[in-house]
Amino acid sequence: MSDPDLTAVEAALQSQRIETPSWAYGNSGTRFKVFAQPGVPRTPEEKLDDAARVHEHTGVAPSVALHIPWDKVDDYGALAAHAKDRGLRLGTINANVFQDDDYKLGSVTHPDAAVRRKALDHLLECVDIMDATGSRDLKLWFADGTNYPGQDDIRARQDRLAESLTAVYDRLGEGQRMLLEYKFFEPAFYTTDVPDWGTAYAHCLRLGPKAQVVVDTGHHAPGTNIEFIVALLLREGKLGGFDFNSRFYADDDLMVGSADPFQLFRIMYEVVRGGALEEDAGIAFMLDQCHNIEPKIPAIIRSVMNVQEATAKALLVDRETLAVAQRSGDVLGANAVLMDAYNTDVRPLLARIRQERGLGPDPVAAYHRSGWAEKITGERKGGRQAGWGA
Ligand code: PSV
Ligand code: MN
Ligand code: MN
Repeated sequence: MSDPDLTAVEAALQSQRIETPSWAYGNSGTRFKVFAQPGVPRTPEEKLDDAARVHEHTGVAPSVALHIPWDKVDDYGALAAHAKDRGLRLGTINANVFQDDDYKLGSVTHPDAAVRRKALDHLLECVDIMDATGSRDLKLWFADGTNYPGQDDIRARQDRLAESLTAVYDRLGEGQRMLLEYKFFEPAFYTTDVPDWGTAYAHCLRLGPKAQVVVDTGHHAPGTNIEFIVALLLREGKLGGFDFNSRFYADDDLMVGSADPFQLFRIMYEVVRGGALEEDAGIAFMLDQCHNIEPKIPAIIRSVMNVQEATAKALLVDRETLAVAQRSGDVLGANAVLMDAYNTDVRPLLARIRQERGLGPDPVAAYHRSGWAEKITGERKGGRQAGWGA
């Protein structure tokens, strides 16, 4: 067995960046009930104020994803300046073509050209916003699909989708990308127009290098081997990023690493194995979660830490020994190498790295000590729901 190069492991963990989503700071719930929490942000600016606390205590969450129109403001340049003043920057722009009555039968795949035009105009407006915020990525998730066999023409819907994607792709500027997200069902129950990585990949391949697939860890059928998808997309140069969250049943949007930390480790191992952790690999590591019953800011801090822990374990895999075991057909030996890394307690290592950067060793405890929760509970009345204004 060879000892891991701890300096390289530490350097990789120091440079890792995890983006948090603006909507995770707002009130959320299920279709049965949204439980309001005290101190929740009332404006996009206040969401950034909370995100700054996550970055302050973790040191690795300097960017915030926006969802349009949930984060609609008159002046996106001013919002970017608000972020900058707090040591943050605005990240991925998430388009929203699913919360309008017109989209009952779809958005970019709708049978009516006028509805498709409306959806496309929103996507193009999102690229305008990216120009103002300096964002690199446009994230596209379509709720489009059908509920009943025969309801619409499956192939024609793919043609309509391709047409809109091409129009958006052609509008992208230098250094901007389009990330296409898939999800196997919901809200549509019979067909979904982008249900899986294969469909997303096929569209992205036709579009060109600025179009990449995004893997939301909650968007697969139970039992799907997500790390295989990650390995394959990386091999093809078509993985653009992650929406991290956990699920037990469907698209539960629970804290990443809470339901199945071993799966998260296996995914991060493929990321490390694929050389995709480094910033120049261009993979966006983002959270996409809702904190319906737990306090939001500490939950987001916890989630960032969960990604860090899975990454640290993935970095500790003794790849030389693993390769020897794999080449010699040593099934048990190879598996043991992976399990040894997974079973390592990396919390002391991460605590030390934080302390070296002048941070508290336990970011959740540091947040609780900071008094921020008491401050926002006292000052903010009438916090808003994550999806207001849409
Ligand atoms: C859809 O389920 C999704 O994962 C997409 O990323 C949306 O934009 C996001 O959730 C937020 O609701
Ligand atoms: Mn998502
Ligand atoms: Mn989702």
